[in-house]
Amino acid sequence: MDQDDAMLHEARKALMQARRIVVFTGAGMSAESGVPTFRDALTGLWARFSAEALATPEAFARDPALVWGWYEWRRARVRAAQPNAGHRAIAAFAAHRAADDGGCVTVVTQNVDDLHERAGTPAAVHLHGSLFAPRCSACAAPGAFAEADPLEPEDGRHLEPPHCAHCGGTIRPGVVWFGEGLPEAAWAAASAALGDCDLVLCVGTSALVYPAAALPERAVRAGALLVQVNPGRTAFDALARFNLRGSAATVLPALLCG
Ligand code: BJW
Repeated sequence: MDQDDAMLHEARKALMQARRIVVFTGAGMSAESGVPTFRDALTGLWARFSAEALATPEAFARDPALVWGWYEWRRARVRAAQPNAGHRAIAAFAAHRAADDGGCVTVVTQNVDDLHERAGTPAAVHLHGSLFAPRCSACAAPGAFAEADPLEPEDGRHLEPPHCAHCGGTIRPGVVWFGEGLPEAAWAAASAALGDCDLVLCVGTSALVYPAAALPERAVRAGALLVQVNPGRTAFDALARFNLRGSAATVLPALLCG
């Protein structure tokens, strides 16, 4: 058994012994489904686009059509994507645990896609909102969008956002931008799950964005064991008992279903 296999084996043992597990995911989780990450060199969204111009409330106030068009392109990309073997392994593992009364598995994601749900995880907690839940920027009523055009041009276009059926306000993407608070219910659910878990499995996050990244940190301080799946180095490396260097779609099936 080489060093990587030995670490996978030990991590599996830790997972089998844990009763309350949180799977905490980031953009790398969906990378092999063809959804770009944010900070990977060359392929990450922030390598090609400006976060200041597209992912802040000020950007939306300045140029709503630019921001709305970009998010419609992102939404169309996600709609065309399929869950990967990693998403499916997480859903199967949680279902198996629940059926065997082996303890609970909560999925907390920073992702704004719906790939965990489409893989069979019924109630993932979305800390940074969803591409599929637009709302009115004035009264917060749920908004609608036109069905995404499968030919939505690469990298987005200027597209006027729709208006609220209740108050006429401008509909905005239902995601959390820089400088905005996280959705209260999601934050409460994630804080509770991570505040009371034995093991946190972090997958595909650089762990640079707060307050989300503080949750696994707090869990470790309270005694939880952290297992990380990521091909690269991250801010969680020093906290992790096991750093499994590989991709989500490769490592998770071996870790959770092997
Ligand atoms: C693979 C892989 C494969 C690749 N398999 N892995 C404390 C210190 C410093 C700053 C702050 C602080 N507290 C708050 C801040 C400010 C800011 C922040 O954190 N900035 C830092 C960047 C410095 N935070 C905020 O502004 C937050 N709000 C806030 O604090 O409000 C205060 C407030 C309170 C109350 C009232 C009002 C205000 C909000 C943060 C919102 C983040 N939003 C985004 C965009 C969402 C919408 C959209 O999609 O456009 O969320 S930014 C982006 O980053 C997105 C992600 O969810 C988030 C995290 O990124 P993630 O998922 O980790 O992706 P990457 O790309 O960074 O990493 C990918 C990883 O995958 C890499 O490690 C790869 O190696 C790996 N990988 N292929 C497995 N196949």
